[in-house]
Amino acid sequence: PQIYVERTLAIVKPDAIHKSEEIEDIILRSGFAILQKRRVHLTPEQASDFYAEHYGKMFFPSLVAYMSSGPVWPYVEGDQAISYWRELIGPTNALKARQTHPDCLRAVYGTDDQRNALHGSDSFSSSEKEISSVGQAAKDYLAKSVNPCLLKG
Ligand code: DGI
Repeated sequence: PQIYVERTLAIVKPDAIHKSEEIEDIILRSGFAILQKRRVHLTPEQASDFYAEHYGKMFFPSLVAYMSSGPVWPYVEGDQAISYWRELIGPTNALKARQTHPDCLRAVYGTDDQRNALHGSDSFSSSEKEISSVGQAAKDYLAKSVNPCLLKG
């Protein structure tokens, strides 16, 4: 069979950060490769940009507040990683997912329709866009967190 190696952006969201080691084990055991992993605390502006498609919806302000409370993310690569990772995390609403897809990661680690523990890009174009925007957020975060004493030399 043909293998389609893809990159997707997987984010362990703030509500699941305490389970990130366990989740990383599952990612690796499921056959994905983790290409990069950096802890970052998104600013509200970066979180708004990330979820720009939901701008104007009632839940947008609380979604932004939640996402800027501090995630980690790995970039994940593997055979058809975009669709397989979405399959592994399951439906958006973690509460409903417990009924319909009890083994999916959102059912196990998430709470409701907002605090759903994990993100996965939904298409090739969003994966490319998200990897570059979150990559930039990581660089900005690292730049800000450099100890100024080190810079003084
Ligand atoms: O691609 P998904 O994350 O599965 O879902 P999405 O792109 O439709 O929505 C992005 C995120 O926005 C989702 O992971 C959680 C949040 N969200 C979606 N629908 C609702 C929601 N949050 C609240 N509070 N209420 C919603 O109806």
